This record gives sequence, C-alpha cells and structure tokens, in this order.
Amino acid sequence: MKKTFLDLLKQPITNSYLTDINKKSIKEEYFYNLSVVFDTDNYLVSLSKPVDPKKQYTDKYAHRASQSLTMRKSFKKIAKKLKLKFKPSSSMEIGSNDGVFIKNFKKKEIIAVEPCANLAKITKKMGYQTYAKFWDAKLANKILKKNNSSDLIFSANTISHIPNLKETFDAVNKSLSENGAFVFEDPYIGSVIKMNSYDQFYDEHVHLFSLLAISSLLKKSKLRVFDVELLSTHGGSIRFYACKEKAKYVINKRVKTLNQKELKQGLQNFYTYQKFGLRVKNSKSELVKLLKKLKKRGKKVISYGATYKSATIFNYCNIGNNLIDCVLDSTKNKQGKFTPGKHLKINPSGDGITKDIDYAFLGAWNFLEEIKRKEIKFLKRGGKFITHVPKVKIIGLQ
Ligand code: DWN
Repeated sequence: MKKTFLDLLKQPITNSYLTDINKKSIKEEYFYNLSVVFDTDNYLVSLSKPVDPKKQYTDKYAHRASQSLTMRKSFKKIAKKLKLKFKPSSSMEIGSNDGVFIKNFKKKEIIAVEPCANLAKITKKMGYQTYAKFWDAKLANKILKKNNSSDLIFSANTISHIPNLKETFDAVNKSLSENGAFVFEDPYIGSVIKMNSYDQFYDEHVHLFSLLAISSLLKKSKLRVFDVELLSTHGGSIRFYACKEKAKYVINKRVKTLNQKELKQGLQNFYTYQKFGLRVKNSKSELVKLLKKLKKRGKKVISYGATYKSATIFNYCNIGNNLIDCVLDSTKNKQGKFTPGKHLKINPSGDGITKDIDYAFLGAWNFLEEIKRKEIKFLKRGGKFITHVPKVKIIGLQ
C-alpha cells in the first residue's frame, strides 16, 4: 500500500531553466504537485505521480556531471575500481551524461545510453557507440542485436530517475552476461532522512532507494544484491552491486550489516517517514525566518549552485527575488537563464563571490568542501554560507 508522507506543493520541472522572463514563458511554465509516498509492500519511496520523462530529458538538458572536481574524481576512481574488480570486456553505461564516467574506458569497450540528445551528441563526438534513447526493454533488445551482452553495466544517478523499475531491471537482466555485474548508485534515502535533505525530492528523483527496497525489487527481476557501499557523493548516496540470481558472486557481509542498520533506522516503517515530514516543515519555517531576518538587516544574499535540488527549496519555501538576489553557477548553459518557478537570474560564478555579497545559500550544499576551497576569499572577508542540511545554519570560516 502506498502512503503519502510529504507534500512539497506545486513544483516546476527542475531542468526547465527559462531563457527569458515574459508573459508567454511564465504562462507556459509547467507545474505539478510534488508529493512523496512510501510503499509498505516493498519499502520503496517514490513520487506519487511522476512527470512524463519526455518533458524532462530533452535536447536542452542542463546538468553536466563533469562540472565538479569531486564528481570527476569520483567517476575516475570507480571506473578504475570496476575495471580491476570485474575485468569487463564489454561494458555499458545507462545515463552517460557528458561522458564523465565512460571517458575512463577505451572507445570499443563501452556503450553509452543517454536519452538527452544534446548530451548523447557529446559522447558520440568523443567516439563512443551512443544510443540517444531511454533505457527500456526495446532498447536492450536493439543493443543486443548488434553487441554482446555486458560484463559490466554501470549507472550513476539514473536508475532512480526511471518510473518503471520492473522493466528497467528486466532489461538489465537480459543485457548482462552470465557473471556480469550491474553497479548503480543513486541518492540514499537513509541519508535524506538523517540529513533532512528534502531537496533530494524533485521531478527527476522518482524514487529514493534503500537496500531494503532494492533487494525486494531486484528479486522480481531475478537479480540479487551481492555488495553495497554508502558514499558521501551528492550528500549521501548508495552504490549497489547486483548480478543474476545464479551468478558466481558471494554476498559480502556489508549487505547484512547495512540491512540491519536500515532496520534500526526504521526505513521499513511508515512512522519514520511521517516524522521526517514534520522535520521538513520545521526546516522550511527556520530557513524563511533566517532569510527574512537577514533581508531586514539589509544583508545581500545570493544562492550558490543553480541545482535541481534548490528548485524544490525555493518553490516549496516560496523564496524568490524577495529574499535572494541571484544564483551563481559555473555551468555555461545555465548562465544568463532563470531558475524554474521562482525565476532567479543565474550568473556565472566567475572569479568568485563579489565583495558586495554577505551571505550565500548553498544550493549545492553537497559540494560544501569544494565550494569553501574555491570561495576562501569570500569567507576570509567575513562572507558566510547558509545551509538547511542537516539543519538551518550559518557557516563561516571556522
Ligand atoms: O541526479 C541528478 C544530479 C546528479 O545532478 C540530476 N537529476 C540533476 C543534478 O542535480 P543537481 O543540480 O542538484 O546536482 P549537483 O551536482 O548538486 O549540481 C551542482 C551545481 O552547482 C551545478 O550546476 C554546478 C554548480 N557548481 C558551481 O557552480 N560551482 C558546483 C560546484 C562544485 C561549484 O564549485
């Protein structure tokens, strides 16, 4: 049974950065109601009503996974580790974005799957066999007609974006070689609950995974988890290592340990999510209170990182130009545009936060350390960051 525990109100599609603010663009902006449910049968946390993927993954997809040093390093490290561990002769990545992972593989060794045409163009140009399509049974069959099954299927921040998980996992099973490994990582619901990072809920994050939920879902597609890792990336992610039911892999003890940890955290109980829902409401009032106080004192506040996550915060908390001046972002194709829903101008982060700024809300709180290093001058002159994770607070130099 699906039970609702969170209502994040009317939200826009997070990838829909506006090029212009005028009557027409505002009228055409698409909104939907973002509410989140817990499935008591398989412990899966999902959006109650996912948006049509064709509206989301267009040829104007903005996010470039290679924009942060943290992620470039993380993808390089995992590529090296997977090559050593599984020695795959044929690999595939589902959701290859701008090629930040596959660039660590030889051109003939890996296939890219990426539905956003503008991103698929990048990996094609790099020389990789790229399918500019959504991952589903039809595509899996098409790829198998031309290629061997895969010894390694990798996917980062993509599986949680796909509404139909049964079809997704069935297609993976079909595409894996007998002892192939399916390694995928996505934001972890355990971290979201712990850190109160409710901004991980937005249109693209159709599900947030736990080990409990994934174990149950994979079983239905004759797959099983044989190892698991908790990661610090994106404010807390989970990496699953899965294989066919009869593959050679022995289950690592990390699986049992995490299973117990999740039960202890209560990820199997609706009550845990209900309590989280209440904490989210408090976080909203704390943040709005702080921003209003700073505004009253004449402080200049901006936001750092035009993240998809921050669209949830701004729209849920009703934060617009009344409280925040603009957003800084290093991604070229976001610059000069306006954030979805609240229409904050996105400016280049350029040489750093300018002297007139007193506070910067961390839209990209998951890159706090990287941003702190970049913006050390801002901190040294007394500038401060604001975050809502794990609770609303101000971060200075110390
Ligand atoms: O799953 C998803 C994740 C991985 O990426 C997607 N559905 C969409 C996107 O979500 P996000 O926008 O919340 O992700 P990030 O990676 O937290 O975005 C960081 C943003 O901040 C980028 O636009 C780049 C920007 N940035 C910056 O301007 N200066 C980041 C850093 C580290 C910086 O120093």
